[in-house]
Amino acid sequence: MKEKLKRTNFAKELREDIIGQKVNVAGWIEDIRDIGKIIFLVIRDITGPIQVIVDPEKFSQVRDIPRQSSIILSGTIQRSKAKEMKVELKLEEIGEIYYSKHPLPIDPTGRLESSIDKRLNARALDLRNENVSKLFVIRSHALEIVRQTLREMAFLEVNTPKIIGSASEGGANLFEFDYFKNKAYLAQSPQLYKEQLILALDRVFEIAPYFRAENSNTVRHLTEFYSVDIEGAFLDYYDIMEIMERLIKNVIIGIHNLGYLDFKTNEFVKKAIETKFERLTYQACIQELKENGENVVYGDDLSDLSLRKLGDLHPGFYFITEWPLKLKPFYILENENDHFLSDSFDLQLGYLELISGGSRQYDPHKIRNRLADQGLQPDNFSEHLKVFDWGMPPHAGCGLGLDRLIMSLTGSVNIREVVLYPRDPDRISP
Ligand code: AMO
Repeated sequence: MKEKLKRTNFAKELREDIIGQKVNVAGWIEDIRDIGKIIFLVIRDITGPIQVIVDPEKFSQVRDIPRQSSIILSGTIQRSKAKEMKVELKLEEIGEIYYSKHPLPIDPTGRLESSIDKRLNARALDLRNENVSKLFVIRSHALEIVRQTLREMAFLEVNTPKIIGSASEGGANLFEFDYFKNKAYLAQSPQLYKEQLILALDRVFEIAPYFRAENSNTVRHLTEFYSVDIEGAFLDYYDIMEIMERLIKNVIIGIHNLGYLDFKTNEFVKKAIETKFERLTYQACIQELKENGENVVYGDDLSDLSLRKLGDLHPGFYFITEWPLKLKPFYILENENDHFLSDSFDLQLGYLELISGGSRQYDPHKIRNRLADQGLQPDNFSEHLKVFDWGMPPHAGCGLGLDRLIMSLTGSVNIREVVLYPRDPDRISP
């Protein structure tokens, strides 16, 4: 029996230094151009395209293989006459072929454009487009840099439950379901667990999904999205802002060094790593908005319109600090000097909120009062609050919307572009 071919090289490994070598490559057929005496076959794998030169007298069957079929081939590397590439493969043997059935739902080469909905319905095929798969290569590298940076700063990676018995962020936006005759919920965030964990583990981080039953149909909201959560003992919100600024700058530098970010087309990211992120208090933002003719009231949340105005005035990364306490969740610490305000911050990129965080209230009596003020039942949180009687130190943390970060760094206009299988009020499949 003929032995099956096994891949020896990925496309990116086919360089001039291996001219004359015999290699086996595998991928899918992106293009077939038949000019009579030669057939040009373009095979692509995740690392790039490979031009294959086919002698039609020996391999006429190539003409009949449908595009997007997967294939494994063997041949010799030779210098290419084409300007766009240095080397090509001279076909010597065709291995297994895995046929694609036409018509396909989308054209992954992008020559025929499809709507994002059609593309998401055929996501696995859509990912054969290099501009699409690149987003997930960047995402994967970004995650590696996030992990490395946080571990360097003594944060331990943890995993907390996503099936929970009581709300972590208050009663709104909860996905509820039956759990063996009881009620359970999908975690809105790891907030309560990460705060408990710093009691012993000191500094923790988690990269995990948040679930929010928010009926928002925008380009920046999903019902399931990933967050990088951090929490640390003996840290305050200023420390967390420093840590997150360093983290974001490391991600930008890292993906730029890998060749995935072009500073010429992404001026704002170049500026971001060269300058300190601006810090504006909530109060200063209100003042600035008023001066620019916006109708805003001190104490109110910043509307979408106000955030867009602020984004126009501050197009890069900037922190908004010391928000009114009443606008923040029960676990945020009030400001020592002004009890109307809180030790909290958001990180904005233009109009888009990327991070929310702050110092935490660590006095359990005050947390009970804040829970009651926000219409929540303190007794429902007793499992959580008991931990605060076991020597809970001051602590702080934040949650970074990972999908939003990747969306903005890659210049994607829709968050769905950077999520493999996005979930929103109208989409739960594939
Ligand atoms: P918050 O609710 O602000 O904070 O969420 C943190 C970050 O998550 C992102 N985000 C979203 N991304 C996509 N779709 C959504 N529907 C969505 N909602 C929020 C944003 C946001 O800044 N427990 C706190 C964090 C903390 O204090 O540690 C929290 O959940 O980028």
